[in-house]
Amino acid sequence: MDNNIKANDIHKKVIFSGIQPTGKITIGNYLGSIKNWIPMQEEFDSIFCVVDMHSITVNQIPAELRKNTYDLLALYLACGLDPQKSILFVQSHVPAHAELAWVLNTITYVGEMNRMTQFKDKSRKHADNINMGLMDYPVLMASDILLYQTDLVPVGIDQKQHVELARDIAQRFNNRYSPTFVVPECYTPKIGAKIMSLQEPTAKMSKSDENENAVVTMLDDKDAIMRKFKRAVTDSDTEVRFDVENKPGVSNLLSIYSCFTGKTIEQAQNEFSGKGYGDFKIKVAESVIEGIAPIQSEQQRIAKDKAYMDEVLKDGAMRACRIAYKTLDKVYKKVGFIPKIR
Ligand code: ATP
Ligand code: LTN
Repeated sequence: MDNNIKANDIHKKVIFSGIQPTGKITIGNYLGSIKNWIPMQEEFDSIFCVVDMHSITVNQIPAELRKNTYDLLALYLACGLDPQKSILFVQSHVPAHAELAWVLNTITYVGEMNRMTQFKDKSRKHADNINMGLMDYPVLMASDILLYQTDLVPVGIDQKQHVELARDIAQRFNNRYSPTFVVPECYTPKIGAKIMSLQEPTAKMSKSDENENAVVTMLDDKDAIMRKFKRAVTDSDTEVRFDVENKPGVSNLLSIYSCFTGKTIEQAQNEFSGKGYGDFKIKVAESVIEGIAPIQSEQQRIAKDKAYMDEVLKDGAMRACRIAYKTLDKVYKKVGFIPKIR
């Protein structure tokens, strides 16, 4: 069905992704998402969003949310997202996201929402604030994706279930009304799609982790990065070998090293064969420090230039609105809303 919609289309495929401005971005976020977006800009019509509306599904301090939003945009730019090549914008600047979400809510079932892993996790973590927004989060995410007729959604593995829901909702709408949405696909990188906690290598590295030794952020300084990797939990063995099941800690470090150096896992493994964990951890830390240093200085420079960031956001919102409202107009017509006289 998606092929029909695009049959005569000479456009490039569309990618859409986003991150919540909910605090310090981790190397997990970077490796699972932003890093992969950079080369994709050359090949795809690319749209990247700071999803501030998603972030208020857990309590935020307003002044911090404002700062985190600019900081995340500065990080996007510092990592190499280019406003000449991609549309960069803030979700709340394009009201169509909330408007489409309302319509999609009416074809989404409560049972489906109750099964969402992230909703169950976050309900456990924020037992005092299980709000409707938290439950509806995946529908707003489907709206983000479907508004832009997205073909591919580059994210970490934890978001796969949400992208699958977006596919189901798109297909359901297309079947109930008529072909309207492209049915999107999830794109996850081969290595780095799930970076694990440094302290508990069977759990995902998460920016909301309370143990700061478990998480390396994109803003950590050299010493902190070195310290955290030196303390990383491995195993009582001595062999540097990729074996997720039996050696999750070492395998996680090998993945991180591979992502930051561009070496394959095999090359990395060979490099450290016969060497102890001490050396290995230091080398991994150095690769991360070296990989993120230029991003850090660029991020700090851009974060001071609010006028430039506002310019990028204004242009991004305008371009995003143009595409989003084209889709929303179609949707409103198909569900039977009468056109507004302009
Ligand atoms: P939180 O843990 O507070 O819920 P988060 O770290 O998952 O937040 P998000 O904004 O939800 O952050 O995720 C942004 C992007 O980063 C998504 O594409 C997500 O799949 C990816 N991502 C998050 N954590 C990891 C990880 N540990 N490894 C790889 N990718 C990740
Ligand atoms: N739920 C995502 C963030 C997100 C997103 C999106 C990602 C919101 N809308 C649309 C891709 C496409 C997360 O990473 N937690």
